[in-house]
Amino acid sequence: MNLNRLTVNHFRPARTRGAVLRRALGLLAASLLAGSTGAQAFPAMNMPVGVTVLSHDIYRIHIEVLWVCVAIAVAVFGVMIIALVRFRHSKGAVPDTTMTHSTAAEVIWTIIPVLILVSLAIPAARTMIKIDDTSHAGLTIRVTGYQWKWHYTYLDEASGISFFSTLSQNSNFASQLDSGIDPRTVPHYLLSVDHPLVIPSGVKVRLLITSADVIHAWWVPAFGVKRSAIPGFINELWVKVLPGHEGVYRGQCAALCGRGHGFMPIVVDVKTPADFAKWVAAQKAALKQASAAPAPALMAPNDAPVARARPVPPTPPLGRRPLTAQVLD
Ligand SMILES: [Cu+2]
Repeated sequence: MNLNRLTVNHFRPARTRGAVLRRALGLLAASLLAGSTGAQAFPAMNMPVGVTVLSHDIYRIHIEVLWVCVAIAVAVFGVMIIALVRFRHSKGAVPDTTMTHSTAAEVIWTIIPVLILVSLAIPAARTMIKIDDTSHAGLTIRVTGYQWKWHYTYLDEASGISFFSTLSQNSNFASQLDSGIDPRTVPHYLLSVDHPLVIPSGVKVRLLITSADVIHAWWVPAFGVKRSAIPGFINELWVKVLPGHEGVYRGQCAALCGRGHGFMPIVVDVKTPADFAKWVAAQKAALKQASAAPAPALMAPNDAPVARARPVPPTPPLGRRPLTAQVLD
C-alpha cells in the first residue's frame, strides 16, 4: 500500500465535522501503519531502524510498545467517550452518589496495568541484558575521547593499529569565522573526519569507551547505541552491523564537552570482512614501513594507511570558531 498516496490523495479537503474526523483517523491509521512497516514513509515521525542487531531489537520493542499504547488509548478514550455520550445530562442521566468503593474494580484496574507492564518489561529487560553482553566479541577497539577528537586503538588481530579521528579539513575551514565558505556546500559538514573508524560487518565488535580529559559520549544513531566516555572509567558497548549494510555511518559526541563539542564527529566505515582484512593488512604494512623508516609518515589522505610507529603529536588548535562557539568558552 502506498501510504503517501493514501494520506495525500485519498482524503479530499475536509469541510464537514465528519470529514474532519475521518481525515484525522485516516492520518492516524497511516502513521501507525508506517510505524509497523518501517520508517521509510514517515522518517521524521519515527526513530531509525538502524543497521545493527541491537538497533533492530530496539526498534522492534519501540513498535511493540507503541501498539500497546495505542490499544490502551483506544480502550480508555473509547470508554470515556461512550460514557460521556450515553450518560449525558441532556439524556436524563442521574449520577450515582451511593457508590463509594468497589473492591472488584480496584482489583481489575490494578491487575490489568501490572500485566501490561510485565509484558513490556520482559522483552525490554531481555534486550537490555543483550545490550550489556559484550562477551564473545570478534574484535575489540578502545575508543578514547579527547577535546575535541577521538582516538581509536585496535586490539585482537588488528592490534597495533591506532589513530586519531579529527574533524575533516573541509568542515574545519568552513567553520571558521569569516571563512567565506558556505557550510551548505561542504559535504557532510561537521559530520566528516580525516580517518574514520573501520569495522567489519557481521562481526561482533566490542568498543571500550573512555576519555582522556572530560566526559564525552560515543554515539552513532544507526547503530542504536551510545555510551559515555568518562575519564578513569571504561564503558563497553558492542556493535554488530548486519551483512549487506556496509557503508559509512555518522554520529557525534553526545555529551557537552566544551567549546569544540560540535566539532568532534564520529564516522564509521563498515566494510565486508574480506575488505576489512585487506584494510588491516594495509595498515600493518604501513606500520611496519613507518617503524623501519627514519621519519614516520604522519599524514595520510582518507582511507590511506594511517598507522603510526610512535605517539602522534596533539592536533593543532581548531582555530577561530564561529561566534556561537566562542561565546561558550
Ligand atoms: Cu565530546
